[in-house]
Formats: sequence, structure tokens, C-alpha cells
Amino acid sequence: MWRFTLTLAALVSIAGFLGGCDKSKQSDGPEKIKIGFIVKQAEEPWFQNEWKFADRAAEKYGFEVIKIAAPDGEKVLTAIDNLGAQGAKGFIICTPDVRLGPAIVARAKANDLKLFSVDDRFEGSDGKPMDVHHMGISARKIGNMVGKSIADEMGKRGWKASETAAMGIGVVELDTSRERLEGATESLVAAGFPKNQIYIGPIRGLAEVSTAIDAANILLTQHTDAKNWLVFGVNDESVLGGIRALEGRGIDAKHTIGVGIGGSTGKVDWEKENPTGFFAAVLISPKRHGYETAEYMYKWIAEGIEPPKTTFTDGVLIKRDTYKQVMKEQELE
Ligand code: FCA
Repeated sequence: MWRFTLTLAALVSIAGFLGGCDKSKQSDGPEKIKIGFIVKQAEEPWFQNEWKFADRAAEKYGFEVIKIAAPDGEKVLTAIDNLGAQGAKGFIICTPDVRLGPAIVARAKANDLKLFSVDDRFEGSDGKPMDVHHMGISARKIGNMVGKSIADEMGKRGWKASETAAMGIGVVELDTSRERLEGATESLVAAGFPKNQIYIGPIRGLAEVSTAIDAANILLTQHTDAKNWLVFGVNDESVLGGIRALEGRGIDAKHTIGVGIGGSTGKVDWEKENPTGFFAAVLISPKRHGYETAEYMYKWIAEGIEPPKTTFTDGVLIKRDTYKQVMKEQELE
């Protein structure tokens, strides 16, 4: 009798347990595929927009995006382990340092996660781009557009090269940054601007307005004699940093032509009543970098469709009088 009661109790509790499991499964439905999206500078509008468009893809296909900010190597590696622990199947990443590439690849493998890099391409220990699926911008071409836009405006204003200097603010260790600066330099030189009046200001760390101001200030203490300044850089933030440093020395919009890359950060200057030195920007596509990378990752996981190895996206020039319309068309307003 005693034994019977015990067995009955055990059966009841097992049934209860199973029933409980079944119930929770039914109410949650099938588990959604989880995809990580790790970015180096979450406060930057570019990355916020990438996340926004990744969420759009998630809504369409019914997966979940786990968004993680990782401004340094330690945070990146912890983030990857967390994604593994949460049962994610893959992730997209813009790394804070491209030299973390080999460590990221190893960590993704250890956690059985598919991997896709966006914006900044991993560098192997040999200094070469790593064999990881990647979407970046056509950096040199976009740099060329920046340089051409600056040269055209300089021509319109009739500035003499002898009274003008140029600054390029960027992260020299980062390929996509270096190519953007080289592209702008090439186009300025092609338009007849003297190469020895183009100065490069290296940013220490991540390309933000504050780090760019520091880089520009160092450059400006070394080159004090120009009346007019041309400003280009890795992104809007670096160009704004250059412009703010010039303003600090009394060089204003009339004597500055700055052209950014991005659009969403720089447009804040166009919303101001009086023009600043931020003359134009090449608008690049966070929609493609956010939506398409997430879509690629989802199809890779869910349908076994491998994404293209590399994709490089284009940009379009925007100015104070055109940005609203163009950004609206790209769902950025
Ligand atoms: C790099 C820059 C960002 C953005 C991106 C496409 O990561 O730091 O500002 O331009 O490339």
C-alpha cells in the first residue's frame, strides 16, 4: 500500500511536470531564431540605424535580433559567449578593432555561431583581410566623391591654393578609414591641389567627435598659416571634429569646406540656423548594412543559403538643401 502510494505520487508529479512543459511550449510557440548584432559605437547614429533596419528584417522573417554594444575587445568576447549561452545561431559585428579578427573567429567557432562582419573588415595576423563574410562601403570611391565635392566647392569660392590647407582626420590602422582618406586625397590632387598641403591627423582610438577634435588640434598647432581649410575624414564625426577645432581658432564657415561620410550625424549642423563649415556629406546606407546583413544571416541559418563573401556599397552626395528629400527616400528621416 505504502509502495503503491509512493508510485502514484511519483506518477502524478511526473505527469504534472510533463504537462507543465507542454503548456509552456504551447504558449511560447516555436522558438525564434536568435541573431546577434554587435557594434563598436552604439551611440553613433550610423550604428543605431543599422540596428533599426536589422529589426525590420527580423519583423519580416520572424527572427530575433540581440543588439550588443561592444566598444572594446573584452566586451566583444564576452558578448560572443553570451550569444552562445542564449542559443543564438549567428551574429553580425562591427568590431572596435580589426586586429581582434582572429580572436573573434575562434570565439564564434567555439560557440558554434555563424559570423558576418560589417563596416570594418577583420585583419589577420599577417595584416591581410580575413576570409570572413563581409559587407563594407566602397571606401576609396566614396573618398573620391568627398575630394571631388571639396575641390568643386573650392573652385566656386575661388580660393587660392597658396592660402588653403587640407586636413584628413581618420583612424590610420583601419583599412576602410585609410582608403577613404586616400580617395579624398587622390581627388584633391587630381583637381590640382598640392599634395604637400594635405595633412593627415590620426585619431587615437574610435572615430568620435571628441577624438577627432584632439587629432585636429594637434594638426593645427603644427600648421598655423592657412587662411582657408578643407576638411575630410573617415566619417561625419571626424569632419565635425575638424570643423569644431577650426571654429575654436576663429576659422568659420566662410573659410571652411568640410565634407563628411555618413550623413546622419552631420545633418545636425544643417539644422542650425547659420551654416557651419559642414558643407556636404556622402550619405551611405545603414539600411543595406543593417537589413541586408541580418537577412543574409537569417537565410544562412534557416535555409542554408550562404551569403556572398564580400559586398561593397555605394553612397550619394547630400547637402544642406537636398538632404531632407534624399534621406526621406532612404527612410532615414
Ligand atoms: C566605420 C566608421 C563608421 C561608419 C562605418 C561605415 O566603422 O567608423 O562611422 O562610417 O565605417
